[in-house]
Amino acid sequence: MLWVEAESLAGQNNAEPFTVVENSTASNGEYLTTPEGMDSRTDSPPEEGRVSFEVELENSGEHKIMGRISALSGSNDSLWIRIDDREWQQWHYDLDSFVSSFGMGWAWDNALDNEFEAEAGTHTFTIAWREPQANLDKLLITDAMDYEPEGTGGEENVEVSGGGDSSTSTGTSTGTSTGTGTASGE
Ligand SMILES: [Ca+2]
Ligand SMILES: [Ca+2]
Repeated sequence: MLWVEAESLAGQNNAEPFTVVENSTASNGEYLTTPEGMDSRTDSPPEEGRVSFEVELENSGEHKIMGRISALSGSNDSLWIRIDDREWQQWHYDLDSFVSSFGMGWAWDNALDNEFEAEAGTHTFTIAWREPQANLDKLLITDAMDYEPEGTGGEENVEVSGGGDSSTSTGTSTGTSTGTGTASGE
């Protein structure tokens, strides 16, 4: 099982406007989100506001990717996600009920509607923001299709590049760098 703290991705070049928020109910005490009032409900993912990580899959075959998520409403509950250079997909959080305040109502949700097929080896996952305040705490990639994580899940075991500075400050950087970060998983 491969576990990634979403906030570990926040230091990457194209991460903004993704920001990190501290919250005691989040795994590792932090989660990734985008600011209120922003909107990226377009037909394709924005160029800015992308984070990525690499994992090493042990086996070929069916896998799933899940996220520990929370959302205030149906207007705050979607991201974009892509595996390698496959088609971008919209990830609409599947929540039984939306929470009324931050820090409540975390749930584990399948990031793709169905399982995905992948060969053993290195694969890159890229996540882009779509709706504001779509909170993402942690990610799981596994081929244990029946496994349902509980609570905050397992310890982060994927090494993420650009993740050393998971600062809560958004700063005023206006960098124009392109490309996505990479990382070596285990
Ligand atoms: Ca929505
Ligand atoms: Ca977290």
